[in-house]
Amino acid sequence: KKHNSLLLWFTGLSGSGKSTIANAVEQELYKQKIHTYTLDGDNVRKGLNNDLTFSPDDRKENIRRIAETAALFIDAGVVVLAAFVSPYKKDRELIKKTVKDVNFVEIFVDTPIEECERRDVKGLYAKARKGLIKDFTGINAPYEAPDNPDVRIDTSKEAIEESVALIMKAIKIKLEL
Ligand code: GGZ
Repeated sequence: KKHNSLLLWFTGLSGSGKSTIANAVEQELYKQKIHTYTLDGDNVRKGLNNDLTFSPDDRKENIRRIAETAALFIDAGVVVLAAFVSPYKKDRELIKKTVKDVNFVEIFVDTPIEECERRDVKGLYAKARKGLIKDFTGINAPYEAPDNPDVRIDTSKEAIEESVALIMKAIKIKLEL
């Protein structure tokens, strides 16, 4: 199990397509009979981390707990996909330290904010623009882009299948080790 322990970490703005791509990659891995689990805002912020806000300190704690949770799943032999805004470089650095010898793959879902805001699936950008949400990433809170992601994706330019193919190519060797 150690040999293909893998953490796929998706970082990017709200509405950039992180969860959508993570889910599509998960389907691909399932076809190859690889056991996976996806952690995202929907299953983590509503439960384990429902005491946390979006302040810088709480985001840090959010990511810390997620990294520890990912480490447990990885211990159990599961390939983990994690899709979180994770806007702070320092917090993302900590993930790698937490999962130590695991293959950590950083996937930057680099969809431009204009496109994320145009989609505004949950109406959060509109609210943030009106000043109804404080600390909203990209509007009134920072997003620190990765300098050297393992994979960079732009869902405003590529179809989901293309993004999935890029990721599969990047992890193929790591999975077969
Ligand atoms: C950013 C927020 C905020 C604020 C609520 N800033 O599109 P979504 O809805 O589903 O993804 C966003 C999600 C971000 O939670 P994360 O746990 O991924 O954030 S972090 O890693 O920074 O801790 C968005 C929603 O929660 N949301 N308020 N202020 N996103």
